[in-house]
Amino acid sequence: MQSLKEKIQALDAEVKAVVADASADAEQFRIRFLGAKGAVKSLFADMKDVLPADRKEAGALLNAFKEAVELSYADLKAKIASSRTVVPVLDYSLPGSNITLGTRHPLRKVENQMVSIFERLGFTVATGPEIEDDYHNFTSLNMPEHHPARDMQDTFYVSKNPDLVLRTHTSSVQARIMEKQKPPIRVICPGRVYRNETISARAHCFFHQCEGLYIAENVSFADLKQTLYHFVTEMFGADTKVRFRPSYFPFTEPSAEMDISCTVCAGKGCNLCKHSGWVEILGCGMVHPNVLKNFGVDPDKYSGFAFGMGVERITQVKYRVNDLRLYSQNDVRFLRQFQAG
Ligand code: 2NL
Repeated sequence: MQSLKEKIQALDAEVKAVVADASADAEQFRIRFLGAKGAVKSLFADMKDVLPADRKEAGALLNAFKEAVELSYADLKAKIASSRTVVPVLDYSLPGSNITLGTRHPLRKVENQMVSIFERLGFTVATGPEIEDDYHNFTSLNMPEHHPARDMQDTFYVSKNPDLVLRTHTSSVQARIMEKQKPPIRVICPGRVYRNETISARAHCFFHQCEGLYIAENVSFADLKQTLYHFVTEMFGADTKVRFRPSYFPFTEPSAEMDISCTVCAGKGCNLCKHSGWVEILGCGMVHPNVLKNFGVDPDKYSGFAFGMGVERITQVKYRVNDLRLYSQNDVRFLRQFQAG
């Protein structure tokens, strides 16, 4: 009896040592103590040598030890399993790093908005080449040779013979449309244009235009005014006022410039409107009969209106950008201010 008790005490110490060992192997433990040839089995075999008088106490002792070993085995497995879940170097519960999205350029935002207003009125978008020939950029638009608008000072000439220029307006796109299509014509032409200017806050050697052209029977100046008034209320709000002033363009007659009531001070006087209460935003007019004739359109049967506006100008009025150079410097502090939309 004494010897069995001593054996159990010795084994118990061994069990506790294994469970305390951080690198213990659960399977080794099971084989050593609980396996078919393990220590517990061998203690039960020793029972046959215990005196009959001591058997009851020895049996209880041995059963209690067996249960304690089984519990220790369960503890050991749990300890090993939990230590594994702590080990990973990646913490999946941390918030992810932000993916920063690019923003649409303010000029493109405004251009998209302008185009979609006219698309809803039935206009179709047309584009064309930035390197243009003299005929589509000038001659066909009632600007013959020696016309002042062709001045070397204003135009980037690309080559002589063939006479190529960087287009000075997107009217050249409309010229190509009139060449291909018969009236009715209803197009809107956004795009980049070039002028030979010294770069400053108020001038740049390239900028963006959005021109429109509508040719059909019985198109009147009243149609032009209504169309542009609709554009302004969509773009700047329902309470925006407009006014038309007579002007001159070689490709329209009569011609006009359109002002809107100042979006900043509503007429009270500020820097944008130079204290006049009005801001000029576009030029327009009835298509000159010479232009219609150049494209084989009978001016006695058809009439049309056209308009042209600067995308930079509209963006300046809408977002109060006061330096044209900001549009092409790609300074993220500027671009980030147009995040939404
Ligand atoms: C402005 C003025 C304008 C046009 C553009 C046009 C085009 C054809 C025929 C007749 Cl194909 N006219 N375009 C007409 C009047 C004014 O632009 O100040 N733009 C920024």
